[in-house]
Amino acid sequence: MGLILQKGRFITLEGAEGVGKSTNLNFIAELLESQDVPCVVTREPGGTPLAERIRTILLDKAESDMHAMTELLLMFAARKQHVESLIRPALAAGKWVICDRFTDSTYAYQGYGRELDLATIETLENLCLGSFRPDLTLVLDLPVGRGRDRVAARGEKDRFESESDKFFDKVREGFLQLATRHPRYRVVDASQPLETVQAAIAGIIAELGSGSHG
Ligand code: Z5A
Repeated sequence: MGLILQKGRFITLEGAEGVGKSTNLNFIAELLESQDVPCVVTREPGGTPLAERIRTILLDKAESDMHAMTELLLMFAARKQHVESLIRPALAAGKWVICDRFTDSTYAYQGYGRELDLATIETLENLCLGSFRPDLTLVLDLPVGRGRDRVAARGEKDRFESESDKFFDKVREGFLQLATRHPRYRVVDASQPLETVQAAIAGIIAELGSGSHG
């Protein structure tokens, strides 16, 4: 694949529920490890002990009256801790970081889904992260019903999973809108068989490694 080994890269996976983020996160990690590329796998909200505690609050169905702005601020509180204590140090050590969700989920869920002002989210993003952004964002796209069907067999739903199809339609549309903003986004049709999805992802990762990715 000809990966440039010296420089860490930050890859995020995005999309609504059940699109295959976790499955493909593991696929990318195995792909990189098979080429001796050091990598760290992580997720949001979460990724550090403090951020995981915030995640527990965010996903707790008992917190049904959480204000949308409280939710937004907790997402960024968890993210700041995650970026400073895990993501930046790993990248500085030359590792590739593969993260299940990042700020694009905040735009999609709290912005497009909860209808909070996108400019407010951008202000918080700049405040918390400065100019720090992923090198590559894979947006896995799938009709909402199909994603929900894929995860239907799981146990009790968390606070986000309990949202309506209408909410998730807005989230999906949000991700597709975001993907038009910058060449770092690549949309992958997640309705295809897993092998086809993973062949597409492997091609995109190879481009990133060779430095030809936008
Ligand atoms: N959230 C937010 O609101 N704002 C933010 O800023 C952030 C997050 C960062 C965290 O959930 C919640 O936080 C999230 C948004 C909110 N809530 N929702 N919804 P999460 O990310 O931990 O949970 P999730 O999105 O619901 O993940 P998931 O349900 O685990 O889905 P997934 O990781 O994308 O899917 P998967 O587990 O890899 O695959 C699901 C199944 O489909 C599994 O059986 C696979 O084997 C199968 N699969 C995968 N790909 C295929 C293909 N191509 N064909 C057939 N079957 C497949």
